[in-house]
Amino acid sequence: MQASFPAVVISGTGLYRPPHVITNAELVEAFNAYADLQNAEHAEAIAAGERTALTHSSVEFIEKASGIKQRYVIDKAGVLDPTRMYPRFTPRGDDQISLMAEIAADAARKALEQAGKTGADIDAVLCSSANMQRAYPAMAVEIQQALGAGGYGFDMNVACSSATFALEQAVNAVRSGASKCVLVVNPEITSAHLEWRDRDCHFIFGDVCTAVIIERAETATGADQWEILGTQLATQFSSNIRNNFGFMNRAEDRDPSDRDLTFYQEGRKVFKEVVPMAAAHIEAHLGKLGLAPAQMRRYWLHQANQGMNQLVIKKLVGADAGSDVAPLILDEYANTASAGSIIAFHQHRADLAAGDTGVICSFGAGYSIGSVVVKKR
Ligand code: CO8
Repeated sequence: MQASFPAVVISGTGLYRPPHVITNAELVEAFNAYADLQNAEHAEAIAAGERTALTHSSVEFIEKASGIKQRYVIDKAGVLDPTRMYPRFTPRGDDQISLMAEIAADAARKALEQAGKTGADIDAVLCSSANMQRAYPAMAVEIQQALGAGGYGFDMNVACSSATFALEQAVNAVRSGASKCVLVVNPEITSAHLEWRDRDCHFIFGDVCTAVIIERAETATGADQWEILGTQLATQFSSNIRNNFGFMNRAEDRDPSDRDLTFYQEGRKVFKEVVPMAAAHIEAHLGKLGLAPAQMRRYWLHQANQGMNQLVIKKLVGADAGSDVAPLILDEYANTASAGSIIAFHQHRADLAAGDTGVICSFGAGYSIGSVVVKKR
C-alpha cells in the first residue's frame, strides 16, 4: 500500500509493564528444581530406560542463544513454583473487567494521553494478540466500554505479527474515512501459553501490553507524530511455530496438559527460514516506496532473538549495526509476541529528528511478516 492523501499518523503509544521480573537465574533455579523433582518421582522408569531424565537448563545457554536476560510477568509465584510451573490467576466474575481488558485499558490510556485524546475520541478498537482470554464477547468490545470509546471493536490474531497486521487495518480505516481515530492494543499474556516445563522454550516469553493511536494528520495534536508512509503484510503457512489449543480440544478428549496445547516450535528452522524472508520483505516494501534500506534511520524489529535481528540488519544494510540502528528490548522484556516491535518503537524514538524514517517490522508464527514504514513529522 503506497502513501497517499490524506496523511495518517501514529500520534501516541502506550505500554503496560507487569509488576514482577523473573531473572534468568530465578527461572533456571525453578526449572532445575522441577527437573530434579520429576527425575526423583520417575527414578525407576528412568533407570529401566522407559523414560528420559530431564536435563538442567542454563543461564549461559539462554543468554548466548537468545539475548534474553529477564522477563516481566503478571504472576511470578505460580511460574516459579516447581510443583506448578505456570501462572496463577484468580478467576473474575462476568461483572468484573477481565485481566486482558484491564492491561489493555492501562496501555491505551497512556497512548491516549500522549496523543492528547480521550476514550471518547476513539471510534474503533482493534485488540490484536497471539492469544485471547476467551472466545466471546470480543475483548475489544470490553476495552471499548472500559475507555468510553464509540464506534466498534473487534479481536484479531496473527500471532507475533498481530500488531503490525492491526496497524494496516487501522491505517486503511482512517485513510478511507470509515474511522476517525483507531486504537490498536496488543495485550500479550504469554505466560499462560508458555510451557515453562520445557527447557527448550521456557526462557522465551514475557507478559506486556502495547497500545497505538492512529488518526489523520489533520486531527492530530500530540507533540510526537509519525506519518505512516506505507504498510505491507505477508503470510506463508508453516507448522514450525504452533499451538493446537482450541475450542475442539474437549471434543477430541484431549488431556489439557498435552504438550501440543501450549507453544512449541522448531527454533532452528524458524531462525533459518524467517531471517531471509523478513529481510527480503522489508527491502521489497521500501523499494515500492522508492526508499533504500540504508536510508532508514532506525529499525524497530520483532524481538524474538538477538542474533536473528543482527542477521536481518546485516542482510539489509550489509554491515553489523548497533543498537542505534536496531534497538533491542528483548534483553529486558524477552519475546512479548506481537508487542515486541511496538515496545522498541515506544522506547526508542525520542532521539529521532523531523524527516527521519524507520521501519517497524514483526515476524513470527504463521509464518507472518508485517512492516510499517514511518516518518517523523
Ligand atoms: N539450557 C541448556 N541447554 C539447552 C536449553 C536450555 N534452556 N534449551 C535447549 N538446550 C540445548 C538443546 O537441547 C540442544 O542440545 P543438543 O545440541 O545436545 O541437541 C542445544 O542446547 C541447542 O539447542 P537449539 O538448537 O534449540 O538452540 P538454538 O541455538 O537454536 O536456540 C532458540 C534456540 C533460542 C529458540 C533459537 O532457535 C531461536 O530463537 N529461534 C527463533 C525462534 C523464533 O523467532 N520464534 C518465534 C516464535 S514467537 C511467535 O511467533 C509468536 C508465537 C505466539 C506466542 C504465543 C505466546 C506463548
